[in-house]
Amino acid sequence: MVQLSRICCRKYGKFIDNLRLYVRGGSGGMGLPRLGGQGGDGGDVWVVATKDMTLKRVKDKYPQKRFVAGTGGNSSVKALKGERGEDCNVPAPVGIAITTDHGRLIGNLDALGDRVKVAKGGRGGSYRSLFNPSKARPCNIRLDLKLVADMGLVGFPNAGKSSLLTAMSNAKPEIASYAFTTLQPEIGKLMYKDHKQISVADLPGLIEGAHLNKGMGHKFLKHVERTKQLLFVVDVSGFQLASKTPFRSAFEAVQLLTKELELYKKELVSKPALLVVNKMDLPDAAEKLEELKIQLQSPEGFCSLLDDDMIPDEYINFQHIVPVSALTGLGIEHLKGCIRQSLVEEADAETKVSHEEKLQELRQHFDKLSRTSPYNLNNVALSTTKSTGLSQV
Ligand SMILES: Nc1nc2c(ncn2[C@@H]2O[C@H](COP(=O)(O)OP(=O)(O)OP(=O)(O)O)[C@@H](O)[C@H]2O)c(=O)[nH]1
Ligand SMILES: [Mg+2]
Repeated sequence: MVQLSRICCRKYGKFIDNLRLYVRGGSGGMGLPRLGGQGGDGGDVWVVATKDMTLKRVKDKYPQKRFVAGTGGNSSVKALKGERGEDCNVPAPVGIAITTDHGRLIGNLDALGDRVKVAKGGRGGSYRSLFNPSKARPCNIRLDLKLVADMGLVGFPNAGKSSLLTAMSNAKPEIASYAFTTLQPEIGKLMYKDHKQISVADLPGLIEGAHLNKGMGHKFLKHVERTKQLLFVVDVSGFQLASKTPFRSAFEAVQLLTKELELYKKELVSKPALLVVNKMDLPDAAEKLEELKIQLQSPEGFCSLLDDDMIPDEYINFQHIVPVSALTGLGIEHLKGCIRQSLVEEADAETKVSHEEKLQELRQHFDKLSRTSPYNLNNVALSTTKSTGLSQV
């Protein structure tokens, strides 16, 4: 196991999904008291979503990981207003969350060209500061890569997540009969006959205690945060990580995975989810699937084998439960259809909600207008009465 984790670390070293940087805006330029001249402001530091950039490339290109913007120009007789310092642009990939060292979100890079200011330059010296410039405060920021995919695969190691992605898409992730084959996230595109594409992220397997940082799964749970939906994958025959760890049936695997997500971030569990029951080509798979379906219908009654702290607060109500064999291709086309249907349903529901919200806003707007407008009927009647001096009776 120790050896395995060493191998994992070595391999994992090729891929970086977070980076800590030192950033500082430029200092302001000196003012010129004699002539009331104002120094230029220091430049700002920006993180900019750039094409073909990876965090690894940022690290290789800037091994010091220090980014300081230009100093503002001093005020001089020739140029009373000092020049502004040059901004410093840090290239970064799309799909990055930028946070402070304390975890406060500064901004997200969701599309190419998005820019987030991470350090502000100091002000140039002026009358107000007795012509002394201010220095910019340095800070450390964190860039965290969050994959942007429609669906995220969630499962214990060896459940067949990578095999499933291979069967459904053009991706070629590594597949092997040992746990933790997948060491870094990979996105595959599901292609449909009408050219519709849906992206699915293959993630390293989770293990029990992942939320406590056990295994590597936890490191990747954050990627699931941005996927629209979850695709749980379980081995129909169950799973055992090692001879010393307990065997978990497919039903227990579902509940344990739910619990891990819940402990990491409760909102994750409220995402729409599909359950893929894999390895249906194995002997007795059909009976085991039936058993799983019955258990999922009334999960409370079947959680007795789990410790109390492993039982999720809420059970997931899967949009679809789809038996497949990633090995033989059984059920794969049906699964692709279910994935698409689930995403379409979610998008429709979102559109409906946003339409209703807009309609509500419009109603409120018109209500307000009719109450305040001089042209509303009540006001018109009132003002006519007043101007003519006639009683309404
Ligand atoms: N019999 C059978 N074996 C399968 C099936 N799908 C995957 N396997 C096998 O299960 C093993 C694990 O498959 P992977 O796709 O690497 O599993 P994974 O969930 O990606 O594993 P990690 O990356 O370690 O989390 C491999 O030996 C696969 O050949 C299936 O449908 N039937
Ligand atoms: Mg894998």
